[in-house]
Amino acid sequence: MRTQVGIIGAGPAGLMLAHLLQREGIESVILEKHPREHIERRVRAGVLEQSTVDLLNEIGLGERMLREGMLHHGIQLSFGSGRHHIEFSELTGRAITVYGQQEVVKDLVKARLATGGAIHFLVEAIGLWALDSESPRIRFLADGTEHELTCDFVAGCDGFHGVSRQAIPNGVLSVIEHSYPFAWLGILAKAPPVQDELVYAYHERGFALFSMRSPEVTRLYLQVTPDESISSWSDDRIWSELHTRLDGGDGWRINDGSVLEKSITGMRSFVVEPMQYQRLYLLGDSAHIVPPTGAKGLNLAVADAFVLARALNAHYRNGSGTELERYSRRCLRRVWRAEHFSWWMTSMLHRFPGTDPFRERLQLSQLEYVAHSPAAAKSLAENYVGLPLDWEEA
Ligand code: FAS
Ligand code: PHB
Repeated sequence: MRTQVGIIGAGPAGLMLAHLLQREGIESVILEKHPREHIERRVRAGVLEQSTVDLLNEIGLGERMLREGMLHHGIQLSFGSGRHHIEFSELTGRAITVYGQQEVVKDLVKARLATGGAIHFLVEAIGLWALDSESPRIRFLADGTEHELTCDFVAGCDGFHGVSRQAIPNGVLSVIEHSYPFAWLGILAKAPPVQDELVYAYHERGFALFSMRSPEVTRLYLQVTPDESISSWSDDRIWSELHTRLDGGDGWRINDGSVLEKSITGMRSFVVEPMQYQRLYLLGDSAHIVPPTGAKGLNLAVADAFVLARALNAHYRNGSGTELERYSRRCLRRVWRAEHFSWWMTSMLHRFPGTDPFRERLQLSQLEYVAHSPAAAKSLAENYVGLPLDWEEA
């Protein structure tokens, strides 16, 4: 098999890259180890930045998102004295759209198949070769036998546990990471969202987040210890903790209902530098991980795909390699802005193990400041709605 761009992984990064390349007449092949049903059912992120929404609309994939997605003009912070609205649209002129990652994946897969783009499911990449040549190769398993895909470039869109980052020799990458002493227990519930704005709650028992997926489905998260097992969390225990941390003294109360899905996600900040090695380019979670408090993971993956597609287009159209050389530097500026914001939101809103009156008063002071200072609120808002995709380097 031969193609121009070999893409490992059919998550948001790989699927968006393939679609953007196809619009420029650049051929690619996606190799995905799971079946289509699996990747379209995987419950993960839920918040699309303005730039992600604009890009989906621009490439003709926004119709269902505009119909089913929920446009939000701000969020709420819940702490001490109650819930405080943080305005986005008036402060930044931009907003967010709540639309599940699995819905974005479904829309991208449908578009890929409709245009006859190659996407091979149940195919696992097992190694990369000749990255220093003009014809790098991806070795993969299909139906138990080994095959090879020869290409001009390889896009490692295979997530944190993929093979592409591992193909880079020791000593080339710098790995910068930070761990957090907590994790998130997330549920999807058949319960109508009590309101149409997300609530991030700082509570003495721990962080909680009220989000949603549709007028019938609520998405909720609880801070738990990092080694927590989902089996020790009955639905009743989850609802009890969510009500304790989220319900307001003013009678405001989340709706509960049947739990459709529950899982625990660890939290880490992780970045590899650079995000490229010879003819291999790393995108999305294969290169960086953020704690989900800033709702950045999916949006960073899309932004990487936008940058690489534009660089590959410059290469194929006029033979210019400049943008390809700058890929990593260009992506990392946005990645580190998102890493900082995600760390800042996480540090402000989560309870850390043990009692630390100093930290807790700093957290409350920061929350009060963001809730009452337009300048502080605008800083949160512009990071949350996301920077423009062409955010130029300073
Ligand atoms: P993905 O992990 O989505 O996709 C990688 C793809 O590569 C997968 O389909 C995988 O099957 C495939 N693959 C891996 N190895 C392969 C191989 N060897 N051969 C072929 N295919 C291979 N972000 C948020 O913003 N908010 C959230 O609430 C949130 N919750 C999350 C919960 C969980 C459990 C996880 C794991 C992540 C969560 N994230 C969240 C982050 C998430 O949305 C990611 O940022 C996003 O999926 C990144 O997209 P990709 O980089 O495309 O990677
Ligand atoms: C979600 O709806 O899944 C969601 C929303 C905001 C976050 C993380 C996850 O910060």
